Amino acid sequence: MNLHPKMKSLFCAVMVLVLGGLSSIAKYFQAGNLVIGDPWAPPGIGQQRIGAVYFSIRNQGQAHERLKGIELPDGGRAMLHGSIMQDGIMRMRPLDGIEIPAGDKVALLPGAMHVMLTDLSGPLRKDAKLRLVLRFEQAGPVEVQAMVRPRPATQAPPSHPGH
Ligand SMILES: [Cu+2]
Repeated sequence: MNLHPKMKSLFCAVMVLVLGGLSSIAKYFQAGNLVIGDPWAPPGIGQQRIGAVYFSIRNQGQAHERLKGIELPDGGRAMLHGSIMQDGIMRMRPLDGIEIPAGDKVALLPGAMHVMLTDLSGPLRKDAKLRLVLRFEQAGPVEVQAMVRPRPATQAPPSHPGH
């Protein structure tokens, strides 16, 4: 097929989603040389309209990639955040981008790098799906869906209030 590269990314993401829907395994979204693994978000607390999203990014290509930013097509604001230890307290700071070296994998995890959500239209409810558009320097926009599901018991508690 002779599809525009961006259309191709979208097509792959849709195919993975369709195939992923047939089983209960974690979802992966493929766009060119990038594999976005298992995007998820913990449910919101009370009526809070903020949250966080976590996933992994594997760069199977030969070129350096960079995640420049995230958009929420259904409303709200998304920012890339890092977590740093400062005077014994975990604090978050905005990140300009996330680097994914060729052949490498990065993970966004509770207590580490994450996507911070604010101004959502409502609290994130368990089993809902959240659409995100990841903007990459090389691959362009890649749409993924995050599952809203409880934080695994083995993972670190929230690094700061609200996530
Ligand atoms: Cu944050």
